[in-house]
Amino acid sequence: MARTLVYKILEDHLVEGDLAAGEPIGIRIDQTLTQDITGTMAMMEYEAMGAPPPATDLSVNYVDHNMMQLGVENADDHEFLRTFSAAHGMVFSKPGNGICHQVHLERFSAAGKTLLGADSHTPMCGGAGMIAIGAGGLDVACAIGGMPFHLTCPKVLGVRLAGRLRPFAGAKDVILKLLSLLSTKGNVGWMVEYTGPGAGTLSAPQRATITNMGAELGVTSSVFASDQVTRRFLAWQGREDAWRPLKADRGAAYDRTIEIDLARVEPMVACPHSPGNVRTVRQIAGLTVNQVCIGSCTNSSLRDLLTVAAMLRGRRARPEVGLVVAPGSRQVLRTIARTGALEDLIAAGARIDEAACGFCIGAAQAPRTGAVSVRTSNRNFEGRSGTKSAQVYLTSPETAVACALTGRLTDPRDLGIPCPEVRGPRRLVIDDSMILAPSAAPAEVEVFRGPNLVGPPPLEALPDRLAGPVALAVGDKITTDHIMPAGKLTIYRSNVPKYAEYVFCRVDGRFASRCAETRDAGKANFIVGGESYGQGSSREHAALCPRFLGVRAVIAKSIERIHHANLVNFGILPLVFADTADAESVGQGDELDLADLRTAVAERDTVTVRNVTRGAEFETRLNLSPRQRKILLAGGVLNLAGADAKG
Ligand code: MIC
Ligand code: SF4
Repeated sequence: MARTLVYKILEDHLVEGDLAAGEPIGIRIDQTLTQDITGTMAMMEYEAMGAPPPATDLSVNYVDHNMMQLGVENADDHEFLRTFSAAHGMVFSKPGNGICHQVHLERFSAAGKTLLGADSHTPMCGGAGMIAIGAGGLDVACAIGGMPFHLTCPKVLGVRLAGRLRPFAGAKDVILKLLSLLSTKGNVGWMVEYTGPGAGTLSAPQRATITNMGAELGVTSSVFASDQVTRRFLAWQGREDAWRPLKADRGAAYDRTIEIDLARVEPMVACPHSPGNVRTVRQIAGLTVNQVCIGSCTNSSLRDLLTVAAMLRGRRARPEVGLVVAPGSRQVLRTIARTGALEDLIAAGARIDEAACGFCIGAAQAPRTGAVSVRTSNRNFEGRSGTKSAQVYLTSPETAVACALTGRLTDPRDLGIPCPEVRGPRRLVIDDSMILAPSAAPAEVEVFRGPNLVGPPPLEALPDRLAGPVALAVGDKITTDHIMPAGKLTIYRSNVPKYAEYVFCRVDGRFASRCAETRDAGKANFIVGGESYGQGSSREHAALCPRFLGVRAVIAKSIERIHHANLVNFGILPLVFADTADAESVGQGDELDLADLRTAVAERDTVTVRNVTRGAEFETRLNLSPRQRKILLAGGVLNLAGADAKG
């Protein structure tokens, strides 16, 4: 039977289950990545599993998120990750070397391989023909140890690209266009495969921009065929040996197909506060812009920054606009320094940030009160920039430059300047000296542990009955940034008790203390949510920290894929309202009672919830694989004995 590219790669890696959409499957993972704010906890979890030698071909730990060193916390974590990697057969990418996804694409992507990353934008490497999936740190720790990664066998959406992008339309506009068609909800359980003649007109970094932001659709992964474009990219990186030709069979059937004519894609913008809130730039042009930030894993490739520099050459950002440029990797930074493009950026008035996440996660460049900030990143959730009142608009680098030059939201086609024809230099600056190989004498490496490093808390097995109050009732599209905010607080990523003090702090400042009181009184806490609960990042702290506060079940209208897995991994019941109308009848403070739970989790697909306060009952559904049932009964993955965890 003619197979899609997705199914070809999955079949090559299948170790459990049948390749049939909707079925639980387990796949072998070739490569893993973590970054510092997921990696420290993942490494401690790996240790708690006995730290077997890595079974992957390659496992890389990056430092790119917590870069500010305003106290010892971040520097200590960096040193922990460096020494831990050296001692445990893993590769370490030093702070300053770049954003994990950009560096991984450049230095490690390999067509036809699988990559599991403790970061939701891991699918970026799908731009080089990999099946690359974002997951919680614990799942990544398991994969390093050689366990299969368990997922639901996906349905495949074929996005057929025709035509060629017009001047000033970019890859970002393509994925924003797709977000406008599919939205950020309702795409759980799908993978996207880009096909058609238009795909061949896009460079590997452009493809990677598109697969990167597939995370915002909520799909499990996105992939392009591995063709001559991929080959040229890998050869340019001095890694042609990582290339092999790979595409769908002729006549492969997709579960759904969408066609996008690249020639009709125009500059797009995602308006506050969702990447799915998309308009054309011309629809809202004229809005006053205060800040422009160019970078993040979505749009910080060499191609992007050469385009930005060429547009800015001989021009200046408006005096009232703050312009920030953050290169995606040290390779990009060194190459723009060598070609002179960096000088064009500086001359135009750009502040050059480190090759890191920085502004994207609110760890730098928080805009002023009420600012309009135009950014090339992938998420514009309220408050993520570090400024709650800011209005963040997501665009392509070309549109971002147009805004910096005019001080208004501007379609770059209306600038009246020619679209630059950008060509990369024949030779890149390839320098892997900030990528450290594991130690040849691991036993001699002493792992450094700072005082802020607190291992994962012990979790008890699932009791037969859970009773207690609804600690919080929230609406639709609650993101992990709402649940467990990042920005300044990520210095506590390695310290669960401390970080837990801030769970939902931007939604309800009393949430953590209220939960702790209930927990200490021996009762359970529950969270009630709407559609797409837990969308956004892969951060397992959005499950681990609520669990530490005694949250034992989330009851929502729907729960996003990675967050659902993280809840299970830390022993929180992920319950979905059987009738979504019931969500309206449960309020904060209502006392709930869930009985006969062990049998329900072991054997049934439903759990009855009694609302003691209102004298009512409602049904919830449990959507679990057999393995997830075992995990929940045990109280989380780490409680399962090694052999069980594999089963
Ligand atoms: C993000 O973009 O939200 C992050 C910060 O990279 C997260 C990772 C995290 O919070 O640990 C992600 O995308 O998974
Ligand atoms: Fe870093 Fe932003 Fe990419 Fe997350 S989305 S990995 S914070 S650059």
